[in-house]
Amino acid sequence: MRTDRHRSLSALTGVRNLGILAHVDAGKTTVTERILYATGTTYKRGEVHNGDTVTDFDSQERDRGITIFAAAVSCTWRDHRINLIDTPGHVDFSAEVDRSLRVLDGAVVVFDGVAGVEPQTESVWRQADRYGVPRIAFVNKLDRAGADLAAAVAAIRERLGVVPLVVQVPIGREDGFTGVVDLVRQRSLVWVDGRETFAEEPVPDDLRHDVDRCRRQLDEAVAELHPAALEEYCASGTVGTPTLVAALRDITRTGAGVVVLCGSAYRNRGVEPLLDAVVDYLPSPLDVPPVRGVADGRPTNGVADGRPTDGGVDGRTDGVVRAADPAAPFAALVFKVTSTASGRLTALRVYSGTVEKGAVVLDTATGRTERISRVLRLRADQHDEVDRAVAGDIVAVIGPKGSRAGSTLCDPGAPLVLEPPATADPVVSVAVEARRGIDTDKLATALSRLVEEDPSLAVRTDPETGQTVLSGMGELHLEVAVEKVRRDHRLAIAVGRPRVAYRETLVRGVSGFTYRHVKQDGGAGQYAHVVLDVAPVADRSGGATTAEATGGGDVGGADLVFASTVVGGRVPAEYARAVAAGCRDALAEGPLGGHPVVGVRVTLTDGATHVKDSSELAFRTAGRLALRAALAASEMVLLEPVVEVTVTAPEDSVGAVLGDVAARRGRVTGSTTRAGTVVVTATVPLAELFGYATRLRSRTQGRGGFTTRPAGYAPAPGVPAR
Ligand SMILES: Nc1nc2c(ncn2[C@@H]2O[C@H](COP(=O)(O)OP(=O)(O)OP(=O)(O)O)[C@@H](O)[C@H]2O)c(=O)[nH]1
Ligand SMILES: [Mg+2]
Repeated sequence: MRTDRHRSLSALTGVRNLGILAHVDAGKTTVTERILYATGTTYKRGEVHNGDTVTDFDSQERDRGITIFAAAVSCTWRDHRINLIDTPGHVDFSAEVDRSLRVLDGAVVVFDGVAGVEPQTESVWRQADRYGVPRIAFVNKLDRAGADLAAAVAAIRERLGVVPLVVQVPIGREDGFTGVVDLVRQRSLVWVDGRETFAEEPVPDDLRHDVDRCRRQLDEAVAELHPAALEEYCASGTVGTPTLVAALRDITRTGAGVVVLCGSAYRNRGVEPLLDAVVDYLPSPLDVPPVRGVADGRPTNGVADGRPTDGGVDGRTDGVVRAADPAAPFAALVFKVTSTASGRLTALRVYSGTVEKGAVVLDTATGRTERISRVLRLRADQHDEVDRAVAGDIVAVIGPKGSRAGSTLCDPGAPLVLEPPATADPVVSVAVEARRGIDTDKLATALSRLVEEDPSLAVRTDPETGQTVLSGMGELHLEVAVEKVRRDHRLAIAVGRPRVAYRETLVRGVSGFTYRHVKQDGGAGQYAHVVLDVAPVADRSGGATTAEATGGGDVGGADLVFASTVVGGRVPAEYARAVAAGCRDALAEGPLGGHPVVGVRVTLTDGATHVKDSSELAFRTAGRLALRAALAASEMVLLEPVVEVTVTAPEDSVGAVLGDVAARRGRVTGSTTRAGTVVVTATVPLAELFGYATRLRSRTQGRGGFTTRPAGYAPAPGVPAR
């Protein structure tokens, strides 16, 4: 038993849970495809433009040529099992990236060798920082005209603020790029078209000088970041290969520097050394800190609140650490749920213990027990059945009916809640309707299933119009969602114009606002008296999404900052908490147009209770009605979502592009020109960007493109409240 346990623990050192991250089109799916080929998982190299890659298997991904859904695949390299998630690069699907990052131990960030550090790459880099996921960098597309490794490396240093540790020197440029010199092991790897893998050769003479210089730079940079390497460097003037490899591994794990490799996925160059680097430098599940959760397994109710806490870990102190030990009680985090022909597939990361076919587990988000009928090793849309999965592994299970992304599945005898991935509020919505009346129920079912699979979507009924409204992260996100319902359920659907989600906030508040909630009409009465100061929370509109502004934690919490300064026990603490809960209720609908209210600071300064008639319920009601009235008496402003837009267009169309940005209420923040291409950055209200893709294409004869990044909310002058 002991040896078994020892064996299964040591097997974990051979696992890599890896994400592939980058800006749209950098080549993530192509890199993934080549990894699957190099590892012998597939026998044919698929291409995104042919619609035959393993991870872009959805029909819309194939039609659109982009990744929409994160897809997990497993492969083996040098006796290591690599569970790999190919993520989407388009900003509308960044929630998929969040969900993936939450369960990964490491990532390869892919850079376009021509474009360098693109906006969405910067965003996913920051996302990975938040989740503490160690990375290595792969500068791709070195075969393309204009590709420049040195420029990409400089951009990594400047824009990402990390020390790049370049471990390869490219052989040849652009079309003549044939291989790399491995600086660590001092060898050349050359790929010849038509051959399966590289040929290993001595370092070419004409590169000798460059290679020596680059290795010296690498040694120096590593010595600066790593004590053992420094010691060796000081003693001998170089860092030996074993020390260098060990130091690069340590540096990768702490994030002090990033190992940079290069290649061309499309031309099959550089993928095998990338896999070596994944094995050598990225952490195994045993190298990352053990997962933390809270022991309380049941959904708890907040202050007289009635809503589950969504498994949130905030504010609770009963933290539990679970080691990545197959013999420990089982705990796993669900990061994705998909409906497939073979059933509802629940993808999860096992953090501790073992899950076996036939096991009964507890879902702490729903409080229900679920039976695991099958355990599957993931391979995009094809899966191999296995008997069990142990701590550290990423697999899918069939059986759970109610689990969603963010649910914890665990041993019913040792309940645990793991922190779910951060969520962001949807910013765009459309009204949807079945074209045929008889399909209405079918549409409702299809939409609720869609939301189950993608928690960044939401469905609600507009109380005024009775319409069904679907909300999501962007125009493309909604377009893809509606199209999925059309295709999967063969439904004819009418879709309204996209609308952005407004918010309301305070410009000037009120102080000493008194509210008395009294109901004394026989029986148990209600009495609560509160005095509130209501003020804006400073600087809500600056540069971050709600999720970013709060570090991905309790999003609702940042919208309301509540404090009580009541003295002398005039309002006891439990009633003050009830007032806070009531205030939060009031934020659901603001006075301007019924939009959610953000950025409110409420101070409970005074109040009074009644011996018999005061209760938490009475104070919660008072809190809600008081803040609602106080907001109506305050000076409010409507906020709209704004995004940072990066437009790339031919230089001769710059006038048209700038004019168009101005017409869309955009504010230009920068403009640079390189090799006949102008890159304009601007902050633009999201509402003005609907249809921009088509417009830009026509203004630039199809040569322009743009990407966006959420930039928070800004006041919306002249926009009707509803
Ligand atoms: N020239 C060249 N083209 C490449 C290379 N790698 C990928 N491409 C092409 O770039 C395009 C985008 O590649 P993908 O692999 O779909 O990029 P992605 O990062 O997965 O894109 P999204 O998933 O949509 O964010 C495709 O047309 C690829 O064939 C490369 O090394 N060289
Ligand atoms: Mg892709």
